[in-house]
Amino acid sequence: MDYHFSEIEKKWQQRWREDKTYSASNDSKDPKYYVLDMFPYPSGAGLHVGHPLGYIASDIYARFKRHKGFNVLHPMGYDAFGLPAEQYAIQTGQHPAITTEQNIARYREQLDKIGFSFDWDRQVKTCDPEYYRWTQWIFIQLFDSWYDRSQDQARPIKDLIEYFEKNGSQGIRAACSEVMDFSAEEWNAMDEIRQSEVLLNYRLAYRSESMVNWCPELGTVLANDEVKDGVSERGGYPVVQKKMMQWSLRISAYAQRLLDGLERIDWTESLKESQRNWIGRSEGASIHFAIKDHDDQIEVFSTRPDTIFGATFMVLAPEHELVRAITTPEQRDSVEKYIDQTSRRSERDRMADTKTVTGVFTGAYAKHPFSGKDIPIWIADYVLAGYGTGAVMAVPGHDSRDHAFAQNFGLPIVEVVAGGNVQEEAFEAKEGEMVNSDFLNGMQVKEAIAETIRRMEEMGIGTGRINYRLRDAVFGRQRYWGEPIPIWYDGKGIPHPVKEENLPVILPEVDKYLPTEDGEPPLARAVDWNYNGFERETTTMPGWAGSSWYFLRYMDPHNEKEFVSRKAEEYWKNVDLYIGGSEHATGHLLYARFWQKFFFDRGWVTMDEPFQKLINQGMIQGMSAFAHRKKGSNTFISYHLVGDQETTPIHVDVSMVHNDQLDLEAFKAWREEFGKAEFITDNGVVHVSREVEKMSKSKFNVVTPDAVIEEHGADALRMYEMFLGPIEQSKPWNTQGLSGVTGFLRKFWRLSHREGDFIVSDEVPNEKELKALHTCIKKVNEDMKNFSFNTSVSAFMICTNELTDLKCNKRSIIEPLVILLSPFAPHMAEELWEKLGHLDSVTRQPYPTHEEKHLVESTKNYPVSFNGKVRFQIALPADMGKEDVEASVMADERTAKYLDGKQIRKVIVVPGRIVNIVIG
Ligand code: ANZ
Repeated sequence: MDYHFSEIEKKWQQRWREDKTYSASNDSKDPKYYVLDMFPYPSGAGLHVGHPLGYIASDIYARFKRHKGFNVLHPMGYDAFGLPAEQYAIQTGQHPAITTEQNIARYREQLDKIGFSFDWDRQVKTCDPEYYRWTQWIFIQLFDSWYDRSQDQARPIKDLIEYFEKNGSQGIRAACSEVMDFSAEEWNAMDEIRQSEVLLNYRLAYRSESMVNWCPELGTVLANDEVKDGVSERGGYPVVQKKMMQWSLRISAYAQRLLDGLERIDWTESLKESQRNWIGRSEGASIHFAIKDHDDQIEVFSTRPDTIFGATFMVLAPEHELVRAITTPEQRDSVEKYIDQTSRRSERDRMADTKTVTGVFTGAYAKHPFSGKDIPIWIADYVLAGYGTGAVMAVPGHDSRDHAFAQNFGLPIVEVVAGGNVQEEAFEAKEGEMVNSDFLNGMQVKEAIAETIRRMEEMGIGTGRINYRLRDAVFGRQRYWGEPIPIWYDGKGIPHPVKEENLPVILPEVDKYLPTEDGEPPLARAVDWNYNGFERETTTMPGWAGSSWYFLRYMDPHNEKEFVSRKAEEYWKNVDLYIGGSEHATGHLLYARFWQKFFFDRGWVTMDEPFQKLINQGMIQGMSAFAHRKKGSNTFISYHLVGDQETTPIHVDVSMVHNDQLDLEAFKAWREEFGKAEFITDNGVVHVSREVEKMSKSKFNVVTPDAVIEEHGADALRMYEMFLGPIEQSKPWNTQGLSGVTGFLRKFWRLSHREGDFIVSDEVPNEKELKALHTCIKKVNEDMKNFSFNTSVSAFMICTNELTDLKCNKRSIIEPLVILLSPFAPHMAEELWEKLGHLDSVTRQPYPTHEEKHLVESTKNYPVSFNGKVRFQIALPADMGKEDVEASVMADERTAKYLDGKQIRKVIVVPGRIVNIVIG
């Protein structure tokens, strides 16, 4: 019987499903291991061969861990809310739930064919009301919590209310949007509306008026990580800044813990670095400057308080709240004009633009806190409203942006750190000796920073401060296809959370998936959709809400009472291995860590980091094919004949190309315009040119796993995806390369088959066979530690070739090899395991480990020479001593033959190498 992958694979996939082979138990005495894939967004295009790369790697590892005796949790689900389904709904009127279900069905079908060991009973879909009731519940918990900086953890909001009732805001150290100062009496005297406003200033889920990234085309706001280079990440539509009432999550409260946690997890340095940069910790000082003839003060954040004597002017962000108050009448017009002008630029553009220097003088002056000198106050758009305090003390001698500004507007430049030529350019080094700086003169920068802070604290005009670039995450979306935010508003407009027993707040039906006439989000279209007659919140949650906690739900997916039970969480704890794309570095991976820390604070989970080890798989790129059309004609020239003729390369579908040759009939039938095409062939053949590009429909270079499986089988697809190269690397797909692994699989099958029949022998294996087996066992086990699956595939190939040469079909060699191969090619392994006479699945058989003794080459072939001429070889134990070697050679009958009665003069033995007999 030959290797019929298609029947074999179907048979085992069905068996696994029926037997629930990969079901993970929540009541196991075995050690746990949790292997997670980033769950997919089910898009209409289905999976191409790039998508399963990470899933295959994680599946191999999950299977390996089962062989190692672990109770493995390896689940899969769908990140099912999101923009594409909604955009499609707007175009077609089709409810996004329907398209999403269709896409999920297609994904499932495709995933099933690959033979993954997922525990499908634990599947989650973020758009399922039974799932999102808990996403809504979590939102309510965030709303009902505040962050206590003294204890460095989130606490119930009722604790804060009790505190306010007794003490007001005195002595409270809380994460908040704005520092507040009120007494207990003042708190108790506030009306309900005011108290609600004050509490929003502390809640971890809060509503406030803030500048947001507004995307008019998508009709929604976007979080910072959803905007790339001034356009939306999805769709590439322009994004502008707009002030709006918005729900946000106070992730900034967790900035330091998000940094600290990175030290305890096994992620790549580059991934950690992008989170560190996103969080952007800066150490410096907050300094208060008095304003001349004004009661207000300007607070600045500076990383270089040591340079304070070089501060020759101040700059406020145009949006700074004091601008209008301090601007003198003479300057009013130009200031207003400038404010209007900057409102049209996004924060990102302002940060990215280092060339244009613009700004306007307000007419007001600040007082230098040490020298008492007047320093002019300007506004300029290089100072951002949302960072630090939105104001800087400008030190043109030592900051290049301030330098450019001073040069442009003729403001004084003073050197305060020696070492450069500050009139020419800013000297930005963070070391050197202080000059022109009164009490700091002669100190080094580091000392001077500490001394300035000490003095300012003494005078009560400033303090040391740590600043983070991380902004709170805007959480409301003016879109339909997401979780409704579970909030209702009472008659006074005060927001309240929906009661737990009224969850989930089901996404209501609407007539159109578009905003209302007056610009309200689509949910405002819902008829009779209210909360006991009260108005409901109509924004929905962003795409990342459901994915911020799904890994916990897999632990206990059917729990109707809690989002995850304490018992399940205590057993599974956290994800041991997480595999997914690096594009989630500053989105999903940061949000999920934030939520986990929040759950930890509130005592619902025992681990404060969710993902212990993380691997980013590379991308599989497409190998595009181009036919070359002669300029201005409908004639196609075989690529080899193009030479220096001018041609237009045209993408052709890769399914019409075999060995770089275009299937002309298929090509003509592809599009009407090509029906009448003419061809200049190379011996009847039209070659295409190839180029590596992103795999995408628009480039006609998509290869689906289904097509590969149909032709070569799932085991071949699995092994080939791994064989392409190291998992973290991006690499092009090349269908032709598949023949290597398909050849290997057939060869492996044939080891135990003779003329179609399954035949293994019970003979004792010889050393060579044992060596081939144990070399492979050793390599594969080492590779598992390093997730180096491509080299394991090579090791299997070498071993199989060697055993084929040795004609080995011995059970004691084949059996361990089958187990060893099973994580990679599970269908074939199960089939052979069954043929070997086993009734249970190969899944939990102990993984083979190597024995060193089989690896050492135990015999050595000595060439035996007579007067320097090699006459024969003799196999002797490699560790045999000199005398024994000599004795064995002498005892060999061939020696007698070559001596031919002659006298031996000398016998030279080089142990492990040669034997030379000198005669004559
Ligand atoms: C005086 C100074 C002197 C500064 C010097 C730098 C060098 P990072 O490291 O990014 O935190 N800054 C503060 N708030 C700002 C804002 N809203 N928009 C633009 N710039 C702002 O940088 C902090 C430094 O960036 C601060 O330190 C401040 O300039 C500026 F030789 O203050 B510095």
